[in-house]
Amino acid sequence: MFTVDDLTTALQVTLSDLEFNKSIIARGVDFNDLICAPPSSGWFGADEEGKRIVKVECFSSQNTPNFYMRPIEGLTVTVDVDRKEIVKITDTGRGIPIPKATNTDYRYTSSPFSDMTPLTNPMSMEQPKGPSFTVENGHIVKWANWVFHLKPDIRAGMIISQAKIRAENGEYRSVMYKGFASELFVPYMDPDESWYFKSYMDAGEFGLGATAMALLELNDCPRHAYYMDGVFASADGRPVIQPNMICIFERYSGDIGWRHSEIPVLGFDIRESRPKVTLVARMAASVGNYDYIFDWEFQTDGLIRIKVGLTGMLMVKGTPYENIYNIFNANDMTGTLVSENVIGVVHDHFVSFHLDMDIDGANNSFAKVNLVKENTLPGQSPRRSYLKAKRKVAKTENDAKIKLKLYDPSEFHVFNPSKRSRLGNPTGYKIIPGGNAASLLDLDDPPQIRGAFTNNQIWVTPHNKTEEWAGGLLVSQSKGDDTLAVWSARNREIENKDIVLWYTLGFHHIPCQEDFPVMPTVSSSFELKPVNFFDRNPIMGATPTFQKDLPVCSASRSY
Ligand SMILES: [Cu+2]
Repeated sequence: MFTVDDLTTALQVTLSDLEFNKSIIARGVDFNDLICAPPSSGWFGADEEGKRIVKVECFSSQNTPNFYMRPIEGLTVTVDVDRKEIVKITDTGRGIPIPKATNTDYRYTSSPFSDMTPLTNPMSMEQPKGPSFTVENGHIVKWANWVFHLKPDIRAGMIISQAKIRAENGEYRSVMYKGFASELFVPYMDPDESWYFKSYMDAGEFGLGATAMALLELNDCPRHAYYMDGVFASADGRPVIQPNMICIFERYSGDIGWRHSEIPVLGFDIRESRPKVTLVARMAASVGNYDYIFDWEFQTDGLIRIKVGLTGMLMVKGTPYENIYNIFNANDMTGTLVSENVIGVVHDHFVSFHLDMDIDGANNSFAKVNLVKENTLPGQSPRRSYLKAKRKVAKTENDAKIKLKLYDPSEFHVFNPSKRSRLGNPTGYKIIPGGNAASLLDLDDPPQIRGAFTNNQIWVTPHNKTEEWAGGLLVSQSKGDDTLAVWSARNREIENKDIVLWYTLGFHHIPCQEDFPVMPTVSSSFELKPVNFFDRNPIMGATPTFQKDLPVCSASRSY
């Protein structure tokens, strides 16, 4: 990781360089409007050996706080922060205008829409008796049938540990020892001199906790939320506080936990329904231009949903083109024209989650339950084909390297081989992928070597306390020799051991005009869901909500 001092050095060296200053003046940028930022440099071979390299690129903040939309294109300064000297200046974009500030300011107070009637009336969730969770000793969250430890972390952002759920007999059963976002890899898809190196490892290089700003009450988190501060060590060892970094709240979004109504003609008059209420632990990292919202959502039926939302600003590229009709070379377009002179460059986001599952104890196994098409014998049945679930327990790491396939589907179970349900099924949890994306880069492309944890969507490794960070412990300028892919190449045994499940959640992002000047949130998630862990539906005994339970409120206008 680079320290603030390193980054300050890189900026000072850049700003005191004559050639750099000449270029800024030539582009007509007032130095008071100049904002320079240090994107990480990645690793691209022997030239960088032995140097601590920071790249510096700059923007104009003239007439806008959204300087990300006003890049000074093609000007990249490579600084050796140890020698405090410039290694290289690339200045190829003199003919590219700095995009205008028009319509880039996203602040409510300066928005032309701020005096308009809102689209919806203000709303919040009623909790007449207050929230039903407690936070003990600042970290132990107790809610409904769950208990877990929640800790802010400078690198991972949030760490959930010792997650346990109460069984029918009142005993708390272990589900997960520790779960957190292990790395966040963001490769951009542009081979230009000023862009090729943009392949961020945001957790290891910048820190998801270090970049998590205070959450905004009533907007980032609802009323009745509990806020937790992060307390971290700064580069010089002094404590720093990230106030209101995590929020915890109950969510009732109008969804149904379970229901059934019976057709009256059968003589029944049954309408049973239970509302779904969940508990969310949330944080948002603002890693430079991009904002990542991390939610861990717990359900009373035992399900845990882990969701990542992407919002904030695009990383954009300046271009001479103002509309697509005057593009004369389509090869110049490494993305979509999202505003005049602004290209939203195509890129990916991959978040690797480290999930140390401890289902009813530390020693677990991993099984792939493959759905296979079977064909009937001639004359056996009017049906020609049907599906059968075939279970295969992974012996070694190679058996559990999973690439998701729609036409060869499987369930993925982590289970305790020595703990059985009443009926003899092994107790387990399955990981349920949601929307996802795989990396399509060449395996030997330098960014892909560093982000090799994206080579599979699921991995299982034996627990090893040095294997926490999927892109490696030290990722700045790393060569990719300490990644999940490297550890897992040993093909160790994973059956009936303390195992770690790794899941990579990916997004391909082809920007569009709606992403300008600030992106509406796009989310994807995956779930950890009990499978034969409980003997029956664990929320069958949930109580319905009655009118008498709620405060009598009347809306100030009728419908
Ligand atoms: Cu994106």
